[in-house]
Amino acid sequence: MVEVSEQGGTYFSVPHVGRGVAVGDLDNNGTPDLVIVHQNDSVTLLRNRHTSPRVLKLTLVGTKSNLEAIGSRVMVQQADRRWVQWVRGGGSYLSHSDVRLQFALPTMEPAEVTVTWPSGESEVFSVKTWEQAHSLKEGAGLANSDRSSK
Ligand SMILES: [Ca+2]
Repeated sequence: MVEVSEQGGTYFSVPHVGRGVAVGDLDNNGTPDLVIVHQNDSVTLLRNRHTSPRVLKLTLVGTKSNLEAIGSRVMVQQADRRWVQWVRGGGSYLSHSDVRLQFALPTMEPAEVTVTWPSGESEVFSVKTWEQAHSLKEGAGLANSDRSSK
């Protein structure tokens, strides 16, 4: 284990009593930032100053499922490598983190995204560009059952 508190800034040199934390990429630079609510103290924003050039940003939009697609399972595949995340709601006390998903990938090659929606249906989306965040709408992808039969 390596002690890095001093490199993190002054926030980490003083004890705090935290009550809630929300995670999200507030400045859209591909790295997660934190908003922390304290007991008897002001809210703190900890901005992650690192950058990540190969981040695939996904926003799921449910139509049959809930609008934010909370509960969806998302698998990203590039060649023979796979990464999985879930769209989650809630989290910390009185806090709600960003429902957008970010996958830091090793290359900017096209990726295949398989979404299993809370409705139980599974769809595949092909991602070929990385310049912007992608919005994946339930019902707009290729049904996973259709894909496997072709
Ligand atoms: Ca950020």
